[in-house]
Amino acid sequence: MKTQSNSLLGSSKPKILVARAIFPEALAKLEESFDVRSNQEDRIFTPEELQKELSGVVGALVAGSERIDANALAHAENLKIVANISVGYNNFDVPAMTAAGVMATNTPDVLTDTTADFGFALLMATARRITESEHWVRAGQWDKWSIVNNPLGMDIHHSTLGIVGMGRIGQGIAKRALAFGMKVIYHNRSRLSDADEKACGAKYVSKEELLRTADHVMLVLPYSAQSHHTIGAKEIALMKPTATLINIARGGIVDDAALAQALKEKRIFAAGLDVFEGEPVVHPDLLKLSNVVLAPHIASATEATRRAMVDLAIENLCAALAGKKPPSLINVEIYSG
Ligand code: 8YV
Repeated sequence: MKTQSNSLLGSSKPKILVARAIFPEALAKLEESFDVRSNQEDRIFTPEELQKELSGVVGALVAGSERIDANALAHAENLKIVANISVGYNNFDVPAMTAAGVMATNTPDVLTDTTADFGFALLMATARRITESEHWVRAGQWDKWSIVNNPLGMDIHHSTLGIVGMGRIGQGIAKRALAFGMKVIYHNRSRLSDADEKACGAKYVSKEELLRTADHVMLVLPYSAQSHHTIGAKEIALMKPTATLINIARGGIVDDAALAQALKEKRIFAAGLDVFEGEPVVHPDLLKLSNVVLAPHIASATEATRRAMVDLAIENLCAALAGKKPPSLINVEIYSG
């Protein structure tokens, strides 16, 4: 009987779910200690499938595509932890998880610099019309080159950058902006300490002042019911006609229909969007416009950072299942020590 496989005997290892494809080495490491239900084909589960997949497992690794709420947890009696491979956790209903006795964790810090780099990259691509220019070259329009007839952009150096949401990533973007000689203003739920403001060279202003005076507006705030449509038609109307709007935060923070209308009427210069309301669906009007740069939610997408995010999520999961406090536990009140 010694040679019988786990599948015949039933595995003695604890069962876990890995809801999205992860790096093969990371999966192999998990398989040493756990009986893993994996999803390497990466087809996103429907809510009904997710509910079924969570039943009988003690832990799960998920991403922003999996909504963990009371419905998902309905049959997950054994579940102790859900580890998000993401710093944002608006896919978690944290009170429902706490009520069900499930630890919630995320992946802060490991993606801060990569995401701040991307915010800056998207700002530059948007203000300097890089994707539009690339299409110009590919369409064989170079012979139309002239001093006044290239896609002419807006300057970044010595302009004013307005950052909405001044957490770790916002501060990383501010520090990058200093090297470009930019003036940095910010708006946040709470003001930074004097020392942090000094390190970022950033001045706190009201949201209205930021929208009126910034040449480039960068959104880096977390999504919640309170931050839903932080930028809608009314806010866009306050912005300069020469301004750009960059969203690397979450879909739903911007009213995409209002933004598409404003871009169509050239009421602002351009927008750069990495996140969308209802993604992966993109508002059809945005797809038709040339004054918007579109990216498929890739701000953290470098090989090193995605590996670090997966590793941290695994560390969180293993700590919880070993009875230890996970390094990035969100609902800390659940841990009794
Ligand atoms: C993730 C992100 O790639 O960390 C976040 O909050 O938005 C991205 O880094 C995405 O959420 C997938 O889980």
